[in-house]
Amino acid sequence: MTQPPGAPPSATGEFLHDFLLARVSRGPDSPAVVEPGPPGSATVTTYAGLGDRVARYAGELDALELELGSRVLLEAEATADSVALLLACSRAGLTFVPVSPETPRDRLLTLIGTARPALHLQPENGRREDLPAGVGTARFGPAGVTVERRPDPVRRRRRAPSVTDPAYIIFTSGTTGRPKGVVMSHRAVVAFYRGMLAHDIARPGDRIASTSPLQFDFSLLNIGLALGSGAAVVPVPQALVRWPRHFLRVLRDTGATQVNGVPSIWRQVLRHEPDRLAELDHLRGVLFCGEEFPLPELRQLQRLRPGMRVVNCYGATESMACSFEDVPDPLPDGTERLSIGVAHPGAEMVLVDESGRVVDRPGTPGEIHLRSPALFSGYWDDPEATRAALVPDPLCPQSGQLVLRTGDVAVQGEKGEFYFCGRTDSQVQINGNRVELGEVERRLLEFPGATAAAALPLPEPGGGSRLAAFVVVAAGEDRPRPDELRDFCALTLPAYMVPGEIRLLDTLPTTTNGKVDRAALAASAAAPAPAAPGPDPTPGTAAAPRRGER
Ligand code: 8PZ
Repeated sequence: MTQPPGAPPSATGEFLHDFLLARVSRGPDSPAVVEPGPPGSATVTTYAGLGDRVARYAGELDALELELGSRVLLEAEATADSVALLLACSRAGLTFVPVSPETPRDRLLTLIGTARPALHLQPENGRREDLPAGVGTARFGPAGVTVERRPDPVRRRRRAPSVTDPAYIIFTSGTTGRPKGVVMSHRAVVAFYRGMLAHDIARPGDRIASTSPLQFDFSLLNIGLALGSGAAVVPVPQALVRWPRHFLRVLRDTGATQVNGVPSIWRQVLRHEPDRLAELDHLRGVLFCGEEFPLPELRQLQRLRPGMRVVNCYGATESMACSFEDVPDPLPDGTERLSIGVAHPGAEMVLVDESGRVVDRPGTPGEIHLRSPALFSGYWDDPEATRAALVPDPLCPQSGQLVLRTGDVAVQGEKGEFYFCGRTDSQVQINGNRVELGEVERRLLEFPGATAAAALPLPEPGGGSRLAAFVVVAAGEDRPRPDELRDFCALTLPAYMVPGEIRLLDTLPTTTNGKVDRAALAASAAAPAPAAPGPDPTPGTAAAPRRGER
């Protein structure tokens, strides 16, 4: 069932492993994965070494004689072995479902009940035990895959893999709490990778640090960007991302030339180790995605690394991503919003207003709809949610072509470029008034010394909502009193947009994917305000809880 690595695209098109192993033959000795080791060291896996490991793993997976399209739950951090394993799943015609080792047991059991995986795979030193019957279990390491409990035998009815088959499923915690499985086909992922590589973001010899957990498709973007460009991916262990000194040491030891991550990975580095960041002379690029980069932090990053290329990558897991736009260096004064540019080659964004009409006047907001060959196949076992997301082409509904309804609001500039204006659900009602939370946050970030901010609606006991905000002020700056911040907002915002309550924090809590954890902020707002300014939550502790959420 497996194909040789890097085989030319078969008549049926390219599979994920074909695309990502194509360079094995062209540059077998080039670094493909560079892993941090003890301080001062790094372990290099070449493209040839990666190809060999993929072949070995694929052979061992084949021996299990699973049905094509069977799900494999891959519980691991990003490492050379787990990258090889996800490529081996692709070669063996299996669908990998990446989950973080930090996944709480209950959520893992829910995922198993939903995805019905044939096999659970974890590293040799993995700590997961007592998985439910019906799921095969195995461990993997440099020497190969060791099966502990064989998967149940199945009668195979599929004859050959197809590029329309699911390559992977990413489970995001849907707002209803039921996990939503985003199903991505080989054809969609490879189409996305091709669109991304047209932006020339990485070159052979680059080393791309990937700071997201494997369960977040940002890590899959980074793997594709590196291996598709003949560069190396540098998987940064999650435990090290959270500690600025360790994080910067890993970047130095691995010779990372580019760092890809959500904006929050920079918050503690900028606050506590700006000088060490300035000294990282390999670093010549940053790519971020997932949410807006607070402009004061972005300016500080540019000041510390002048001339560094910063790419704003926008998109949703339902198409992996969608656009790649260089941030002007330096950011012009008075910039209110970053451009997200236009969709990558082969794809197209279009704005639709609330009545379903296409908006094409510059400055008029609309919901982004994405036309793309990289769209997901649907949500796992959820046809209703799928129909709500994949909608008829607003420009030609008769054609049967479906586009992704993103839930994001944007406006277009004079040259057709797009500016992200928030999510449709971040337009909240505060006592009957429509408030765009991003607008409140942008005003708070204009306060001298403010570096990050989050605004959110809080339920009032008697019904309705009130506005609360959390602000991070740069270390060493005088901490303003909350009423000073409120007065500052009142200078330019209507009264209903001035947060009723403002709290100062030393950082913002983040989700497991690294985005600002608004649920945690809402929970902390419900608690009585601490007497002194909020503690500097040690990343990953109860004070800075992590929750799975989009
Ligand atoms: C943004 C931005 C942005 C996303 N500015 N808001 C992976 C790899 C590279 C780029 C993008 C991805 C996404 N799959 C990551 C992601 O966050 N996926 S998600 O489905 O969890 O959330 C998507 C939402 O995040 C978008 O709909 C936007 O609301 C927001 N977002 N990138 C501002 N550059």
